[in-house]
Amino acid sequence: MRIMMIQPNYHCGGAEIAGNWPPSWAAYIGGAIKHAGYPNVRFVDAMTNDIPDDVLTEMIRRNQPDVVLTTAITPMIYKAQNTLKIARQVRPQAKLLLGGIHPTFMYGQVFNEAPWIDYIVRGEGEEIVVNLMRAIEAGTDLKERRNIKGLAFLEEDEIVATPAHPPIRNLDETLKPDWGLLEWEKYIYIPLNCRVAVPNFARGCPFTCRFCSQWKFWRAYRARDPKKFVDELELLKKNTRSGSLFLPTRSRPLTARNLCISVRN
Ligand code: B12
Ligand code: SF4
Repeated sequence: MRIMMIQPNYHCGGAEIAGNWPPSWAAYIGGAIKHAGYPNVRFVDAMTNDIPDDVLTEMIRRNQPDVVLTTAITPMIYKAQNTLKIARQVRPQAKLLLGGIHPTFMYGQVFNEAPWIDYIVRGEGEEIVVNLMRAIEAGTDLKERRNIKGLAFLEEDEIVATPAHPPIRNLDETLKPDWGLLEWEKYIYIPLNCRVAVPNFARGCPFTCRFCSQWKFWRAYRARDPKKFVDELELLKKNTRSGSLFLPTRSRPLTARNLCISVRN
């Protein structure tokens, strides 16, 4: 299967003053897919490369993907929907997947606006996408999809959401990010003038602030083994020559404590 992942060409101004940011979802989801036995994965960062729609159309036409995947946070949703609309026009037979925080919570609205999308992957995506990919490859996804946890889809005008998939139990064993899918020379953190990486040390948050979506999204606080994570950082630094890190965790005191213990040991 030919699999094409696309970061929508969305621009937010503020965060981009500091530089271009590596879309970690592509490394984590692309790595999970490759590790499951689907090596033909290509990632196009239409945001960082500011790829216009007509050029993206040509890229999809040339690549002829069987599956197209994209992501969305809330401000990016229209660009994401449009990205998959282009894919639908150029490659009608491809399966179109959308994941990320916005469609996870807002799948009803997304399907009303963008009925050309085949599947929304809700929540933490690594295990769900592999289950779905296996069904797509076998040609049984239409029959099996109600039994695959963590999905939403349209079926005869009805929006169906399957039960949530459980959070990944062991991050050290399950996460297999493929950082090689990303064009590292493009991700520069301007204040330090060096490459920036955004690896996951922890997921979730142990707190439940009422205004916040993070604990609902990741559902359980889980952390990597600090030693294994520091090993990964060393490799990441060597392979990508990144000089700064952004640790996307919502529990910074816990992260700092765990990493300090690791360094001390
Ligand atoms: C690091 C970070 C930043 C960094 C770096 C961003 C980057 N591109 O790496 C900086 C500081 C630049 C930043 C900026 C912004 N951020 Co920010 N950021 C984060 C943070 C802390 C981590 C993101 C991350 O890398 N997570 C790890 C990856 C692996 O997770 P993920 O992308 O969600 O992907 C997983 C699943 O969602 C799913 N998935 C995602 N996409 C797909 C696609 C498919 C096909 C599948 C199958 C699965 C899948 O699988 C993945 C693995 O499990 C999150 C909060 C969080 N903890 O997630 C906020 C968060 C994403 N940011 C948020 C926002 C709003 C912004 C800004 C718009 C803020 C602003 N006003 O400028 C900008 C936008 C920047 C941009 N252009 O993308 C919000 C989005 C909320 C929403 N409703 O959508 C979040 C959720 C924080 C929050 N709760 O408010 N951000
Ligand atoms: S991520 Fe921050 S705001 Fe959200 S629940 Fe945790 S501590 Fe509260």
